[in-house]
Amino acid sequence: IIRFRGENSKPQLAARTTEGQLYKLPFKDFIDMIECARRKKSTPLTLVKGILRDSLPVGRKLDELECLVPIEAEEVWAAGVTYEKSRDERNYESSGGKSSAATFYDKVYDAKRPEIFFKSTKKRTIGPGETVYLRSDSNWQIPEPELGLVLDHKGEILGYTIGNDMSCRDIEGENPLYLPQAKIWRNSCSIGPAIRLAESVEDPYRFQIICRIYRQHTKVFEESASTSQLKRTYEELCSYLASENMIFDGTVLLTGTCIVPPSDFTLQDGDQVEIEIPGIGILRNPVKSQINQS
Ligand code: DO4
Ligand code: MG
Repeated sequence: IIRFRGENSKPQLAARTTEGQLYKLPFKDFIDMIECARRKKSTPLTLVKGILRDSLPVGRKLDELECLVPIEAEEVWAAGVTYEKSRDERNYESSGGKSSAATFYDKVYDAKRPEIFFKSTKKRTIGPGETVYLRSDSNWQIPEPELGLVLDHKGEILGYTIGNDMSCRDIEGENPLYLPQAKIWRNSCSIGPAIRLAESVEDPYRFQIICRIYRQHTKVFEESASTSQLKRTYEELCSYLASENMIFDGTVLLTGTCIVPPSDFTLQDGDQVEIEIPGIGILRNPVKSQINQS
């Protein structure tokens, strides 16, 4: 499911079939579609498939559209240290470059309770093509390419998207109590370009995640990982998020990163971040210093 700028600049919801065809959907947004499926006691995939039978094709290719954030999520939450790689890199940044004895990162990796933190609000979250900003008080900033779960108000998984949990390694490494400042600022979270309906995914632990970073049109970083390396189950993460909490239809839960650029790498003004999950899409965002924002 995508959202793009349609006629009269109005957001338009659309479905993309596995063959790559795009059809307009008669809903205000993703949540409106979920509510309609609920009213009809149907599932989102059955509802969409039924509509596609007599729906109008968009008539343009995906890369000709101005894709918008696929869901204006009230809240984005994130899980942390869910992959071995994340634990090891966080041990490194918090120990001044030395690998140290057991830390709270080791402890949370092994603990029953996962790390879940608040990441973003509707206004701080951007979509494909929009600019992610850098903080001016950090010299060590990276994208965190993550699979995002789109949830309903009970914490059930409605679909999968791509997320970038922008992070400041120096701020987090200085003191774990600085985590909100290392994670949350203007345009520090990007999601999109599509939501893959959960029912259409055979095995969500087989998503490949690829991250590429371009500097002056040259690729300066590329790495890939698989959600098969995840230490936790999605249900485990969702149940901790929903427990004793209040969540909303369309809440997004990022599931943690398994890709971390080399320790001498920091994002720069003018870079472009590209995160691809085959079967969902490619999330591209230019990077800018806030002082240079236009
Ligand atoms: O522990 C801090 C944040 C972890 C995180 O964002 C991740 O593992 O992706
Ligand atoms: Mg993260």
